[in-house]
Amino acid sequence: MKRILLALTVAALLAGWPAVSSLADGDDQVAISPTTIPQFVDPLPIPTILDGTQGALTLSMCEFKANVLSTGTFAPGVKPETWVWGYIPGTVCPTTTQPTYTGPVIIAQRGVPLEATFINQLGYASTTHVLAYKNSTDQTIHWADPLNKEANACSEELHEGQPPVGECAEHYAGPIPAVVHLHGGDVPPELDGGPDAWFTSDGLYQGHGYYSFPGTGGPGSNMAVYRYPNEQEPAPIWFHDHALGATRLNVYAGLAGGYLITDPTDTSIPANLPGPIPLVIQDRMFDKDGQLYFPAGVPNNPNPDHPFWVPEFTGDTIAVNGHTWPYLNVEPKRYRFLFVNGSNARTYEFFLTNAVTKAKGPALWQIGTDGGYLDFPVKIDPSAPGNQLQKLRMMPGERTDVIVDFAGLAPGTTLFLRNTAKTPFPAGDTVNGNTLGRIMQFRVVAGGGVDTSYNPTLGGALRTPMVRLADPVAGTLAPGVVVQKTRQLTLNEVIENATTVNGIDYEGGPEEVLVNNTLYMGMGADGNIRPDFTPISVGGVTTGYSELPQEGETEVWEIINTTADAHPIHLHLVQFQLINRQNFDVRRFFTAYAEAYGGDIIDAFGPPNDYNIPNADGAVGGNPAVGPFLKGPARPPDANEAGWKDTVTMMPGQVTRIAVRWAPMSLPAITTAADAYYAFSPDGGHGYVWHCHIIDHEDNEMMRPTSVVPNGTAVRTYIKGIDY
Ligand SMILES: [Cu+2]
Repeated sequence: MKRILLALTVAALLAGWPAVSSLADGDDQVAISPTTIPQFVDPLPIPTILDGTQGALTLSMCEFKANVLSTGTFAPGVKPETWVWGYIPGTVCPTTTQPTYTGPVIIAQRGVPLEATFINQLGYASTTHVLAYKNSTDQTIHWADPLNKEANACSEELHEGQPPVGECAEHYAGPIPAVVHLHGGDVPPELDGGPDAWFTSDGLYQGHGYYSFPGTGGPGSNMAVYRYPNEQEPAPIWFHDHALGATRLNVYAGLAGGYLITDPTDTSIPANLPGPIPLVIQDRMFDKDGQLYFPAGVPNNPNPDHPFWVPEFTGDTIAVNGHTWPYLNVEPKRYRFLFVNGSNARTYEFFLTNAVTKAKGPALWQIGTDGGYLDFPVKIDPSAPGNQLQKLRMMPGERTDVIVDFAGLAPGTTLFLRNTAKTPFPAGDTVNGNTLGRIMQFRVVAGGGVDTSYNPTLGGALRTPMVRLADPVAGTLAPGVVVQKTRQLTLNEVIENATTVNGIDYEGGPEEVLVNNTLYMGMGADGNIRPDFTPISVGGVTTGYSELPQEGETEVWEIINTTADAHPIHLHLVQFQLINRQNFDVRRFFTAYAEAYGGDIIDAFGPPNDYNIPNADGAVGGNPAVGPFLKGPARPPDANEAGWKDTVTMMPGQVTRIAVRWAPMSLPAITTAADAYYAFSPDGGHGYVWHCHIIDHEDNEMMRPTSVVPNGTAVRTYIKGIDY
């Protein structure tokens, strides 16, 4: 296999990636222009809120129709109906049109476990009405693959550089695989809902990492029962599909909901925070029949190897809570919004402006990150001068908890939530201010009265100060933090050159995207698991692990982004803290990197050196030390990133350093590794994963497993097989 890894200078050409919306599609779906979709004609749908403190609940993954497109898109006064997938409370899928696919939002409570039953009722790919799924599955990428096509005839290796033939060139037609991952959740590995834990709608196929609580589910079942411990600090986490190699389509079809962990017993959290309103922001495309459209197939796929995989899906239409360009009436008072970037690949930079005067503001006051409340509110002020925070940047997978004060705005005032982020981020195309540059509208109406809610301008504490693994002002580790291991790991894009096969022009581009240049299964170039990796077998499938952290230990991960784009890197199980970011000389590092492989054409998978032998920087990971190639000072995190994070933006040409402690957030930073452990055992099963949350990347190899070595001195609250 000839594989060419390209440094930033060459890969930067990819920033000129064509807008997929301008290209035709091979499956009879014809995209509509976003300019034909009326904006701000329908109110923001509010997802169903579920009480997660009642011990148990059941959600079915269902296919149904929802009012996604704006009223009047196709005919005056007519609400279009779009086939979608979503999580529906109970065991019965709806037969009537729903207001949204987004949700539900589960309000869980710290210390109150919740048994969640998930039933896959999505049916078959051959008969689904969700054309974005039906027309876009790719049997040549490493994916859930219930019928073992990729594992056999359709493997990329068998048609390298050539388009696949026969059924491998067709879309998948079998029972739909799906699995629910609790993103940001401190959960045992068995019920993490990872990529190999999928199960099909007919119950006949299950991934090798499938799990259901003992006595439930199992072979022949289309359900899984997970008992979430909810031990972690209050946080705006969420749940979404995570089926291997199909997540981009399952989430696109609608499988995402919110999971807010609260803690009424924590009196340090202001009791008068406004009630949260979720804002799940996703870009989408639609066809002339109002159905979800996911461009796949020639000529949108750049390479013949993967006929239907698009390197980064970015849509031309904005949906919030599952509805295109909605509005929300607000009284002149404070509101709290839980922002979720639920998009496949699009980055946003949010700020508010007056729709008429164009004046910027009011400010967004961020009070929480992925993993919980900040210590104090952080003002993100679009009218701030200089290099202060002016916009709220969010990459896919990130959440922010935000207060906006509409006080002082006259009834009748309208505001836009705007977006200026280029795509691919940060150096791609500018967004159209009339479509992707507008997210939703806020309309100020009469009301308000005396506002007794928490006022962020007074700067009151939001919590007992969080445990600090990193010093967010100095951009260093926090005092007293002992690091047991440092890893240096790369982000890589594997590029194919432009080619013509069977008279079809392929423009070339990413063939796959990798973390630490390593395939998900941990194979080297010879197709065997690398000797420096640890083989672990689960359900008869052996995977090569390289990240095997010891529970309780603190690690520094230095992620070296050699690609042209930013990637939101997400670790399962842990919330971590951003230490700093630092530029490095990509060209010179890449020269050293290529030399470590023995040349500039790299015919290898995995890092160039033995993973476990520390490099000159004292870091494991198998890469040349990046230290000699660092440029300029390390920059501390922005104030609104200086909290617990599970997904962090890693910019091109930078090393991003994070402090990862494999233990609960609440333990003091000086806790010795021997005394740090979870209430449950993090050992076992298929472990966890870490990956890019650009879902198109995650779906094509930009993901690696982690297996946590349990702390042998731990005294657990939860017992495997009894509690989970
Ligand atoms: Cu990525």
